[in-house]
Amino acid sequence: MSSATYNAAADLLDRNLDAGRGGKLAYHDDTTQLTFAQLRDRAHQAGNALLSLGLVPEQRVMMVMLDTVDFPAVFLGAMRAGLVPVPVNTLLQPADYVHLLADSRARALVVSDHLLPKLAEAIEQSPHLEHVLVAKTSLGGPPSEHPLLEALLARASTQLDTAPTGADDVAFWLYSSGSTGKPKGAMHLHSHLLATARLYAQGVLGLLESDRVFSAAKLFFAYGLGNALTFPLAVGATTHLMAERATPAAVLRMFRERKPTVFGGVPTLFASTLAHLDSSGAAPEHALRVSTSAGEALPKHVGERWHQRFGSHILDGIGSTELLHIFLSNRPGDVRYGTSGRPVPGYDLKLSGDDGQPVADGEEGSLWVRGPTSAIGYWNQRQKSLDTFHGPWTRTGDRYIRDAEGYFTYSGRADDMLKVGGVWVSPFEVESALAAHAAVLEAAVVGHADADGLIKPKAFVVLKDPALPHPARDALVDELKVFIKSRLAPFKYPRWIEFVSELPKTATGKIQRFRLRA
Ligand code: 3UK
Repeated sequence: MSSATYNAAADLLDRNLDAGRGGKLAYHDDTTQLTFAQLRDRAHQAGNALLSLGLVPEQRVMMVMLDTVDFPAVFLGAMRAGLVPVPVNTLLQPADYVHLLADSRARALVVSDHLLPKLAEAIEQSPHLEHVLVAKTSLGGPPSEHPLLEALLARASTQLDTAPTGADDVAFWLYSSGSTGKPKGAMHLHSHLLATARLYAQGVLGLLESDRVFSAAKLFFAYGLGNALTFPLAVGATTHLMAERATPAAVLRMFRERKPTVFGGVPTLFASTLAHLDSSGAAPEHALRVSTSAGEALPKHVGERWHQRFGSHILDGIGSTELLHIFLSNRPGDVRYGTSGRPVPGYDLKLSGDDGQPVADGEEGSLWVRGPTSAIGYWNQRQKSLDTFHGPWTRTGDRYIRDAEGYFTYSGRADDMLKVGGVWVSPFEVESALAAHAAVLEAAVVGHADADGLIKPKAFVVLKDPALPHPARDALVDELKVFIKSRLAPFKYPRWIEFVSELPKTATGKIQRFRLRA
């Protein structure tokens, strides 16, 4: 960054007006279309609305928002005003939001109407939260006493002074879950957003001003935030947003109606969309020139079948909340299905053995990354920060093998964490939830590949009553699944449950998950 002051939101908004794109369509959600000029006005109104509540720079604004045009307006408006937006997962349970509000000490919360019931408990309990704004969506929500975002926007000025931030100022946080303990807030800087656009979106993906972008991965994920906010705004492309869950039917409808040229998905969705097409027998109507996959490894056959069906490729790449976006990826004209491709130029990668020394090509090692977009640490988590961020190098927790030509193949996690549909699931959390059921003595959860080769949670359960007869056991399997779905985010439920008489353990009583995986 050349100048002493830099504000990423000002950059992302103003560059499109400076380039003469004020009248071009920037965002089109379920109900609303915004040009780049209207987006800037709306972001400025959002920034002013938040400042009018008495918020001051560096204070956090939590966003629990579905994908609508209000998301970029609030995210960018807050950042331009020097506030720190903290978008969080919309799929969590009430208790998770209690933790997130307490941990971040956010002074304000912007929540989509539809999600308000899940936030009620957290709003009531948070000692730091002073303001709640409700954003209307096409999905609707219950009546509430909190002010509507749109009412505040309507009263706010479209003139907003850019806060005198610098490239090294904290711009926003993103929460990441770990295998133990609560999610951690990764702090990102103003310089990070455009760096991901320059290195990955322009350097590798080749995103163009003429593209129409649609990301099934929602804006609250680092992956979706890059796909549907940073990247299109960096190049002046048009973005299509959808508030509802990304089912195959919904995604195919978006392909047909909005004709995106670039699509961002996760492996589970590519696989389920292919299965949906197989069963309906229909040929998909679309204009895709390229798709991206991240969140978990894309099985080789899913990429190959998609290419046959759609006539365009999926670029599998690995990114993380800590690195903000993709740092190792396949690229157009050089796709090797079954691999994560090669490093994104601008990032250095190394694979270390257990002794910390580099491993030879063809040997498995732990992946470390160095690059300009690494989070500066986790908020209020000294030990976890020290474990992950070692000077300029970041430990990913992933195991990889590099071949002699420099292509990287994923070979699993170094910890017990699972990626399910691109989203973290901690086995400990599912085990604790299972153990809360009256019939369960203890449980262990591991990843198990489904028919598409995608990992889903599988539970091994020891019953309090080892003599429980078979019909009752079958009913209990269904009951436990429902029980977990009601207590945790539903995607975390175990797809398979096996009853065992005991769990394999170490002498010190630690569950040996690796033996259950075998
Ligand atoms: C796993 C992958 C194999 C891997 C993300 C793109 O997923 C993202 O961020 P998260 O913090 O998770 C990071 C972890 O997910 N993973 C992601 N992509 C792949 N494993 N192949 C892949 N292609 O364990 C990694 O450490 O949720 C993805 C862009 C931004 C992101 N934040």
